[in-house]
Amino acid sequence: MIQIHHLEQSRSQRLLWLLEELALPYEVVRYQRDPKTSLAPDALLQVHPLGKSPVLTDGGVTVAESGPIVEYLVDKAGGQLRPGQGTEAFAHYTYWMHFAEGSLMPLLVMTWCLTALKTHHCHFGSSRLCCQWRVAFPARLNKTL
Ligand SMILES: N[C@@H](CCC(=O)N[C@@H](CS)C(=O)NCC(=O)O)C(=O)O
Repeated sequence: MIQIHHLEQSRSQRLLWLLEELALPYEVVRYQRDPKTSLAPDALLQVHPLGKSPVLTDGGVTVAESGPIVEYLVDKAGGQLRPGQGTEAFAHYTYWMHFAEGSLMPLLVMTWCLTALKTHHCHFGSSRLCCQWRVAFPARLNKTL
């Protein structure tokens, strides 16, 4: 059974939407953000090395990153909603798939950070966010490379 590890108010929402569009059976494992820092709870570290959502598990398969999860689900639904390869529609599909995390989200996150800085609610120095960039992310890269 497909399980979506879903953090409230997160990118994970679009996967729930996609699952409904594809009419695939799934379960939602819910996680709440910390009310003060907005960070995900430590429980997410059990399924993602950086403690991020969304994560999909399906039997022995675990997929992180919303883009690859979209591709996994579309494959699972027999290619539904994906235009034929080599078509103009497929080029647009690929463009928007990568635009979301490649261009749009960095801009939104930067705007969110600058707003947080301005309103003195920024937690850059705090535990996990800081640790991700200094420790967890390089460690993960080393392991993969
Ligand atoms: N590029 C990743 C980004 C994952 C990500 O940053 N998720 C955010 C929610 S939208 C998160 O888990 N934040 C909680 C935290 O960092 O503690 C993706 O597309 O899935």
